[in-house]
Amino acid sequence: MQKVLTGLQPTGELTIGNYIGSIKQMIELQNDYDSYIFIADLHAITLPQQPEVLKKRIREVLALYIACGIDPEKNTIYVQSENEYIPCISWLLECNTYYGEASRMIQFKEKSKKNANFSVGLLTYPILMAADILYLDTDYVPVGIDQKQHVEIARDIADRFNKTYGETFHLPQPLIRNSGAKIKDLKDPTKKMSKSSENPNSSIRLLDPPEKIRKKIMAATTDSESSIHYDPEKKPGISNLLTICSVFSNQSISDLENQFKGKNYGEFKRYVADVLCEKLSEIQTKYEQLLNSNQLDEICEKGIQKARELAKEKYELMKDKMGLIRK
Ligand code: AQP
Repeated sequence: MQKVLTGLQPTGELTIGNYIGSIKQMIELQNDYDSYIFIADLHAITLPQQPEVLKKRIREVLALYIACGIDPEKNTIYVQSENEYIPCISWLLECNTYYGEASRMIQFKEKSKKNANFSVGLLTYPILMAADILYLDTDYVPVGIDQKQHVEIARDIADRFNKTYGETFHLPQPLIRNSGAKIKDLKDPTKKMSKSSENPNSSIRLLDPPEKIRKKIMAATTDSESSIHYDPEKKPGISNLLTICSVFSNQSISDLENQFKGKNYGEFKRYVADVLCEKLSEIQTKYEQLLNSNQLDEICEKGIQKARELAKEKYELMKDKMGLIRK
């Protein structure tokens, strides 16, 4: 059975961008693939985090995965930092990665610009991500378009390692949905919607209450025209809302365009808000039931056991190939 894997950083409250770009794809794949989903807490600390907040968010993201529909029976679910072989594998990969290729990553360039004193971890982030992907011999990595480059570098690193030391890794591929690959910021629809964005009105969080969702959607930036049609170049705001609505209502974008022909932006936005409130309130109810349950701990214990075993096996193989053996 082919393997899929994804991970999200507990760097803020998850947004509908994270849901569409990563979680929803995993839900759609979980019946047909050997599926792995983890909390990328080691990635989160590449930027400063408050320990108490981080701890709380790890549990929240876990509960959200399951509340969104990630089935613990069909997925191996774990917390990245509990798998101690991952940083070991990452180090061996780092020593087989060029500084130039790591420093060319767009996310590194953007995030290092925003933080005057950024850590070395921000530079080596994609190599840690390569370790996450490669230890499993992952076939597909469902991601938003922003992470495509990181899956590609994982593939390059694996390919180089294979050529240098002999066949060790399977080459992974990014899996990017046609629609919703990059959900945009509600206030500035030329930018990506991000969970760590400073403007609270720029994103819809999966745990936002209905009144907040409505307020944010009604205040989303659109344009000075009045027609509701999909044109990401000329109408990025309306196109973004059409994409979001299409994913959450399971309607096609052209069906939505027909439904709102001749209607005004206010009517359309109210509909988008209704659709979101309905779906997110189902998720929120399940989330509340899960957050403090033992079920979460049981799921993670089971997940980490399997993930550690597989990572240990790959680490030993890499060490062997690289000559890291006593005799
Ligand atoms: N706006 C988005 N549209 C589509 N997909 C998205 N993803 C993130 N934002 C969007 C996808 O969600 C997963 C989360 O990855 P991550 O938590 O490792 O961090 P990220 O990509 O950097 O996401 P954020 O929300 O922007 O986090 P911060 O603010 O901490 O940097 C990935 O699959 C990503 O593609």
